[in-house]
Amino acid sequence: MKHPEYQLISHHLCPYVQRAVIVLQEQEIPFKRRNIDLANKPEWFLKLSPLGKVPLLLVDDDTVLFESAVIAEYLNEVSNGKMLAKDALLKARQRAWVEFASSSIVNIGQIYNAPDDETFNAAYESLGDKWKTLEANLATGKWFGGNDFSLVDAAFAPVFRYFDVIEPLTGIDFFKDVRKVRRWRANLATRPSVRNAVANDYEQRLIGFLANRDSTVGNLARAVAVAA
Ligand SMILES: N[C@@H](CCC(=O)N[C@@H](CS)C(=O)NCC(=O)O)C(=O)O
Repeated sequence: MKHPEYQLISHHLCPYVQRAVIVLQEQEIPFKRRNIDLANKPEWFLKLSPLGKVPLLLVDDDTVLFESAVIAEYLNEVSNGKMLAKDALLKARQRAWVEFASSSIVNIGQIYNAPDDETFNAAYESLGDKWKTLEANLATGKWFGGNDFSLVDAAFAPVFRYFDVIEPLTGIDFFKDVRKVRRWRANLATRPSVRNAVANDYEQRLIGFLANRDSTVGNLARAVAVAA
């Protein structure tokens, strides 16, 4: 299939960027990735990005797409379409679970920004409630909906990846009560498109990012960063 030239404006850690990268790789679509510093956004980026956020997908250097869920759907649609159901109702449900993944990312931010135990515990509870909802809605099979890897899987893989760093830092098992979600997370971690959505230094970079937070998780990350 002949595709336009795609450039994905990205950031090393961004979970929304990872969604798009996973879809590009699943669909074997050639693209270039350009990471930017979000703490010091380039002028050209601010001109292109309506919300000042990554990811952006530049299509043939002249059209800009923003919003990861939209980018992911577009990429799926211009390839074989296999990552979303054909049936309107099933597809609507998949879109809703992609949105659920985005709201889980908000909870994760609350966890790593929590300044004290009370705030941390409240965020931990909220995220735990999300995991229980997922547990109740996971199909039988390797992926969220069963045997087909979908945009829902692409949206959750970057969510779970945070815990590869946050669990060792805090010593907390965030998935202890959700056996099926735990298995799904492990399956996602083996998928080549998921593994290759970040660079080898992802974990180091995430520790560095967390170490800049004035929070409980930030304190733990600083201790690790200093020891390294
Ligand atoms: N709803 C957006 C969220 C994207 C987003 O929040 N990106 C973050 C990085 S992970 C960003 O660019 N933040 C920069 C800022 O808010 O200034 C999407 O799905 O694409």
